[in-house]
Amino acid sequence: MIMHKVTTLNQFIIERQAEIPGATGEFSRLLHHIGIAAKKVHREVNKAGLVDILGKVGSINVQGEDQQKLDVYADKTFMDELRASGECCGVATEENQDIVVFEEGLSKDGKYIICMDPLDGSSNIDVNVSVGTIFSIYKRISPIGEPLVMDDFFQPGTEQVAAGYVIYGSSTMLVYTSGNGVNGFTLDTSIGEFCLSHPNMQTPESGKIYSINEGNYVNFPVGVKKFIKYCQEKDEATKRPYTSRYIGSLVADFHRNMLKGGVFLYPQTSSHPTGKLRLLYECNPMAFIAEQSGGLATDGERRIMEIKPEALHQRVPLYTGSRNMVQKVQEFLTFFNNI
Ligand code: P6P
Repeated sequence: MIMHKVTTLNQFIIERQAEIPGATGEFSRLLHHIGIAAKKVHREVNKAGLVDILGKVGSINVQGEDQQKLDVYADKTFMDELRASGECCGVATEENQDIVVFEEGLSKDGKYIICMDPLDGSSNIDVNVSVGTIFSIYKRISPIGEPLVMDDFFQPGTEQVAAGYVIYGSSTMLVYTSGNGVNGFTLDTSIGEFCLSHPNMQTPESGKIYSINEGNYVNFPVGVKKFIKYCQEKDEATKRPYTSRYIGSLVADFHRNMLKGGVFLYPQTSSHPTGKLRLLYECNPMAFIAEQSGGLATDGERRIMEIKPEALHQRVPLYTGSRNMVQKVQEFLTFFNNI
């Protein structure tokens, strides 16, 4: 019987630790604790229908969105694990208006800060649609031992040390980059380990999928409307018409397009005039992964990772995925926004 070598997330992190400048194990410990939190959230997401953890907790998060019980559970679980890692001194999450600072124990002197959406797409949970966790890791810029400052969190995405997501779907996967490619790990529940299943993930340069909520069509920028019609026209040379696929869960839409090729668009709309998705803990981490797997991510004018953040929960438009398809969207936006 051929035994395939299984590389667990922990083994992989340690083997690749040398690639993180100045990494002396702290980064490995941080990612290890993120993996533990992901396993705990996996356990709850996968039994959500069986225990009273479904539905709304009755509170509203900073976005004015109903907080789902699993949102609150995921936020607390990741906070507890990040605090326990001793390597992270503060976190910005969708669920908290302000940054959460770890002021006691080893974490107080941790050299990393994290921006994260603990459970993105959670409104889909009670209809059994895949949801995800998204995280972005930076080194703090203020001196260790001093109080954290907002500039620690307002670093452009190009300063990310690592970024990743967990998709809680037909299987649970953790996908991350630390600047040397993208690798995917699938949770083997029989041994409770994330195992390397998608080494060196590459986004196809082109694809046949476009992902956008066409319910907002009337308010889209003209360039977006023209791109949608371009996708729907028949043209054999460019394999059009493309297929429309939109789940309404960023991690699920992004993950499918990264594997198959495609472009995800969330333009500005009437209800979200600067876009709906948040720069710090949705767009930047997804942009880092997109670029590291050969794709692109822009806000229609700028490279997402070059945008200087100005607010914790800042929203931006997002166009991301296969390089050639994002460039085509950009062509339409540039041409029609300048006439
Ligand atoms: P819409 C989920 O609420 C989310 O933040 C992302 O996961 C998803 O891509 C987007 O919003 C969906 O938004 O307006 O199409 O329902």
